[in-house]
Amino acid sequence: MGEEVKLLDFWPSMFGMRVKIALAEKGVAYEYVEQDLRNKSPLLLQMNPIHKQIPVLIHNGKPICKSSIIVEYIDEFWKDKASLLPSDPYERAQARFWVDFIDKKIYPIGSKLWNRHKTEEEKEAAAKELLECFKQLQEELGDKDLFWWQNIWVYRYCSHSILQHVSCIQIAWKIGLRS
Ligand SMILES: N[C@@H](CCC(=O)N[C@@H](CS)C(=O)NCC(=O)O)C(=O)O
Repeated sequence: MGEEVKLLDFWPSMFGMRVKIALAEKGVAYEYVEQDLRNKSPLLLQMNPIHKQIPVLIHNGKPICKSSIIVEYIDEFWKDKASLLPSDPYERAQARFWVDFIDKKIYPIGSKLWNRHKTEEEKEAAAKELLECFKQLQEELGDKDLFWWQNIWVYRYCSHSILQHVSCIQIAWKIGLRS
């Protein structure tokens, strides 16, 4: 039976980007449904009534919400392609830890940079904090062969999203981030 897959997304979202990467890695065909977050569609409100956020994956009519949960769902459902997560439980835990770090630390700090209600001083402090987080991430990932993370899961799953995020920050705020 063919799978009916729809993705509710907003193109610049790093969370949506994760899901798009996972679907591409698994070769899953899907219908992309762009959302206007200022005027949320009845479909988005129906499919994600708790958070009312994108991304939402709708698989055979059933919604799956929150990007990291969606990525793991994709990995578990489309098992025939190479796994996105490491098979070793410890490495899986590490991968999840760093995803959580990005979601709970990097993203909220990064968001302050383009928040027009923040003062220049607050933005300056946020930029410093963000660079500190990138340093921590770099220390964790930097010296290691990317294949240390089996199937370069964290790299595929997070770094592309981070790079997208960083580019937005650079463009929006013109801060000079070192590679
Ligand atoms: N933790 C969620 C975050 C999703 C998220 O923040 N989505 C934003 C766009 S990037 C959104 O839908 N914002 C609209 C809103 O919160 O009203 C995930 O990983 O999916």
